[in-house]
Amino acid sequence: MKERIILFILFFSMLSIMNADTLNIISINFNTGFDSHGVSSGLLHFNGTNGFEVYFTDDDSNGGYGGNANGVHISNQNYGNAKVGTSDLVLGAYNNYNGSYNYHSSGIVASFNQGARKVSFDDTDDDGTVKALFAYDQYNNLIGQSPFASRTTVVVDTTMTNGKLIYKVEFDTAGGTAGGSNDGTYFTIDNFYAEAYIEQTATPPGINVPEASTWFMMLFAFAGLAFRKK
Ligand SMILES: [Ca+2]
Ligand SMILES: [Ca+2]
Ligand SMILES: [Ca+2]
Ligand SMILES: [Ca+2]
Repeated sequence: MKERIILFILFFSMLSIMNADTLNIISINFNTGFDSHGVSSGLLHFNGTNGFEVYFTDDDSNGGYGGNANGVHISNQNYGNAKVGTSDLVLGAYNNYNGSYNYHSSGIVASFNQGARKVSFDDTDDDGTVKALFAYDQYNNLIGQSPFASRTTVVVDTTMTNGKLIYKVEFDTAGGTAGGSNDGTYFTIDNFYAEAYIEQTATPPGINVPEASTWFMMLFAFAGLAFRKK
C-alpha cells in the first residue's frame, strides 16, 4: 500500500512538472569570438535551450557608409564600439572596411525559429546616436518597437506588440533598408538575450493522445483492478 501511495505522489509530481511554465533562453556575450559553428562573420547562428535558435545579419541597407554589409561580425574594432580594443567583444554589421576600421553602420537584424516574448541587449555605441529595437512577426510585419535611446540596455517585449510573439528584431535608426549605411551613424551591440515559451509538441496527425484527465481515470481503473486481484 505504501509503495502505491508513493507511486501516486510521483505520478502527480511528474504531471505538474510537465505542465510547468518553462522558458527557452538565448544568452550571448560574444566573447568567444565565434557563433555556435566557429564562424565570426557573415550570417551568424547561435543555439539556445531546447532548440531555440537565432540568426544575425544586416538590414540590407546600401548607402555610402560601408555599402550593403555582408552580415555581421564579432569584433573589438572601432566605429561605434565603446569597448574598442578590449577582450569584451561585441557584434556589429559587417560593412566594408574604410582602410583601418569597419564602419558598423548597417542595422543589425536577429531572427528566431520560435516566437520570442522578450528580446534585450546592450547598445555599446560610443556616442549618443539614438536607435530603436523594431519587432516583427513571422510574416515580417512590424508589430512594435522600443523607445529611441543610446548607450543603454534596449528591450522589446510582448507588452509593446499587443501580445504578439516576436520572430525578428532590427536595431537601427530606422527599420528595414532605411537608416543603416545611409545615415552615417555607427554602432555595436553586446549581451544579447531572448526568451520564448517552450512550445507544446504538436500531436502527430491521426494519432489520438489521451488528455491528462483521461490518464488519471485510466490510472484509477488500473489501480482498482490491481486491488481486486489481491
Ligand atoms: Ca547585406
Ligand atoms: Ca561581450
Ligand atoms: Ca535599417
Ligand atoms: Ca554611433
